[in-house]
Amino acid sequence: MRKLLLTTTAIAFAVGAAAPAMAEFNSRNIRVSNGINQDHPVGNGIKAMQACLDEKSGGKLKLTAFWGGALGGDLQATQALRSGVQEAVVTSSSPLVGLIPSLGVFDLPFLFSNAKEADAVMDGAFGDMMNKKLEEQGLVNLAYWENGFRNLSNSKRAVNKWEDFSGLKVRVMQNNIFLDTFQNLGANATPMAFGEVFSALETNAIDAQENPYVTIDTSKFYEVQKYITETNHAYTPFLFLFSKPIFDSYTPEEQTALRECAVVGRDEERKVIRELNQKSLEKIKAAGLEVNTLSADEQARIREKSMIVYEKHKAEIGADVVDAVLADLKKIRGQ
Ligand code: KDG
Repeated sequence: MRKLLLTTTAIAFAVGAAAPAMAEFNSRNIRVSNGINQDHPVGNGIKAMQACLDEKSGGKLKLTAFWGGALGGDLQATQALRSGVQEAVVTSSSPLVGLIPSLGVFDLPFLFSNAKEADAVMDGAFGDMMNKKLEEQGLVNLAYWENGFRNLSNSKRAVNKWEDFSGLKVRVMQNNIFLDTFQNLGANATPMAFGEVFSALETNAIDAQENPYVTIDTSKFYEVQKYITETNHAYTPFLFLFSKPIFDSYTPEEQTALRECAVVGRDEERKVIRELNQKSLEKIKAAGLEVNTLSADEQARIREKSMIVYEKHKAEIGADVVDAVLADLKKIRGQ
């Protein structure tokens, strides 16, 4: 009898101990806005993140993704996060420099030489430092996902050297550093929101745009372009941003699950995008675009001439921020 009582008490205690843990998760519908389309690897990342959230929250935390700018552009969505009317957005950091000038550090031309360097910087102390600046503006960055190395496409001519940029009407993100980088190359740079790029290319309102191959593929820019040049002139990250006012109203368990699962999603997204990069290029080639690469000399020349952009924007980004990233890169490169 005593044994039975003890066993029953033990079971009751175990159930009682488990119950509050699950109760820390409430049913949440988390809207995630995206400018890119669902077949972009961000779609794979969100799937992996959801599977992780299902497991941790017993199905209570649900992501609902909106694609192709259905909830508005990056800036509009980000403002909705700050005022607490939307939960999340996956956005390039570049359109947010008006809000957080130091984010411009990621737009500096030729900052990263490869994805390994970018990962080390974003996932390390430097990434954390930038996350603090985002928090001050009402934005919680759950993780850095990959947008990628950017390349130039256009409808006018093969671009093989510095002089070929001359006069090309290139859409750039709404960001002064990109504007200056392309003006400095001699192009006629035009800032424009992502959602307007396809039709502006289609109607020849602009000649050119620059994005990673995977975006040129999944957003179908290749359908309205004739030439592409592998410039790798910048690496832009995606930020998985969450509304700080909403995040702060969640339980600690929900917050931890979101942070941990965004990292699971990040790893999947980075894996898929890196596999897809070459396949997207093949698809673009197969669609009939002429693909050009810059010679090593020309690449070095363009890089060299672009360094003026660092000097011009250092004060506005914050000299401490620019120096910190360059010091970090030196360490990573073993210099
Ligand atoms: O919403 C989509 C954008 O965040 C992303 O693709 C941004 O690289 C970008 C661009 O060119 O606007």
